[in-house]
This record gives sequence, structure tokens and C-alpha cells, in this order.
Amino acid sequence: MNRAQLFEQIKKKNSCLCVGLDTDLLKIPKHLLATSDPIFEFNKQIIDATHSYCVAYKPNIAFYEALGPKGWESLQKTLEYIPKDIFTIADAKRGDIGNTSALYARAFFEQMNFDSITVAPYMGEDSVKPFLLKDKWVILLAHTSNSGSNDFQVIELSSKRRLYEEVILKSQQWATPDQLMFVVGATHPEKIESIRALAPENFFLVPGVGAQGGDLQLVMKHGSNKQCGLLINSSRAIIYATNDTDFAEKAGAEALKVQEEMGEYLSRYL
Ligand code: NUP
Repeated sequence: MNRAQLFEQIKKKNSCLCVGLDTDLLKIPKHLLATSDPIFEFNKQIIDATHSYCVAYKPNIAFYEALGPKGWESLQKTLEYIPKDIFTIADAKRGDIGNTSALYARAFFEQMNFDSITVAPYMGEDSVKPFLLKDKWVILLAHTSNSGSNDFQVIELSSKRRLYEEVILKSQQWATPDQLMFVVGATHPEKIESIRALAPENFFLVPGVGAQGGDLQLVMKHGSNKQCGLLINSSRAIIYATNDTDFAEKAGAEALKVQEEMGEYLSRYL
């Protein structure tokens, strides 16, 4: 999916919600464990209940690979089940020397047909470029939502820039905003305005609302651009709204609540 198509979907649904499919056998409703593929069954029902309110799905790959071959199978089935007009993100945080990155790209873009993948910037240009294939997106970790983001990402360089700022500026020499997004945590709302100034055109994937307590309103107010420019992720707060038999219905209601909050803002500014 390209940038214009993504923007179209945001306008059509009045939403920039990304639902995180962090599906955990220990957390899903017990009655699903009797099915042949509980992870897929859970995702299928979550997708059915939430697809009208979101523009992206983000399976975090850790939840699937932790289950071995069966987990990869559930992931593949989930990806195929996601409606084609919804953007897909492999939250895999990969990146390695060039020839190895090229194989990660094959895994997520050819074996599986994801639109995008999260990539760690630490190994630099040659580790990122192999992911920049036609019609595919790199979502580069810039300033993440976790507390450890303060260990390295905020270190001040001799240029007086913070490391995450350097990542944002330098990587824009490798790819246009048609292929490059940045991960910016919702838990740093005070920084999002200055981050937007460094990358006016790029989409940001913003995790950290919901379970991590980030402020949706502040993110939208300070982080959006003319095309919205935001994919705001919520995983646990939506998919585990309850672990009862009506989990999908409750997840749908949660997603709708977030969409309405987003919609109020988007309809005023887009
Ligand atoms: O900075 C990041 N923070 C973060 O939480 C980058 C991420 N990719 N994530 C992921 O987003 C995290 O691994 C999880 O899959 C999701 C957030 O989930 P939740 O806190 O909404 O449940």
C-alpha cells in the first residue's frame, strides 16, 4: 500500500488506529484453546470485530515465533485474513549486515506479504537499505516508548543532536517519505512536536497509548501533519478488553472508542 492509499483509508475511516495483534496463548479466552489453531481463531474474531475502525494491523512477531513452526503458520493465516485495504506491519525489529537484512526482507516481504517491517537503525545504512523494496516500507525505531529508550536514544552527540534525532535526519537521505516511517513512542508527548519538525512528511508509528498510558490527544495535536501522518497503535487495551467469550465484541467496542476520539480530531483538521 502506498502513501496516498494509506491517507485515503485514514480519511475514509476517520481513523489512524493500528490494532496490535500481540496474541498470547496465556491471555486469550480459555474456550479458544479447544480449537485447532487458537491464535488464528482469536485473531480472526478480533479482525472481524475491529476492521471497520482501524487502518492498520501490527502483529508483533515475537508472539508468533515463540510458538515455533505452528506460530509462523498462525501468523501467515492471520496475514492472509486481514482485508487488503488495511496496512500491515511486521513488528520484527530486524536489521543486520546487508546480505542478512536482504534475507529478513525476503522472509517478511516475499514469504509473507507484509506492507512494512520495523527495523532497528543501530547497524546503519547497509542494514536498512535491503528492506527498501518496491511498494514496501521500513519503519525505523527512532524514539521508542519504553523506559530503556533513555539509555542510548537520548545521548547528546557532538553535533548537539540527540541520537534519535540523528537517526531521523540521517535516514531521510536513504529513503523518501513514501517508504520510510519512524517509531515514536506516545510516552514522550513533550517531544513529538520537535520530532515532527525533523520529519515533516513521514508517517510515525506511535505505540504506547492504552496499556502504556500515552496520551492520544497530545500525540494527535503535536504529531500530525497534512496527511495525518500517524498510525497510533494499541494492542493489549483493545485485544484483551476482556478474556470472556464476548472478547471480540468488547475489543470492537474499545476500538470504536479510540476511533471516535481520533475521528473527532481528524474531521476537524483533515
Ligand atoms: O517503542 C515501541 N514501543 C512498543 O510498545 C516500539 C514497539 N514496536 N512497541 C510495540 O508496540 C510492543 O512491542 C507491542 O507489540 C506494542 C505495544 O503494545 P501495548 O502496550 O499497546 O499492549
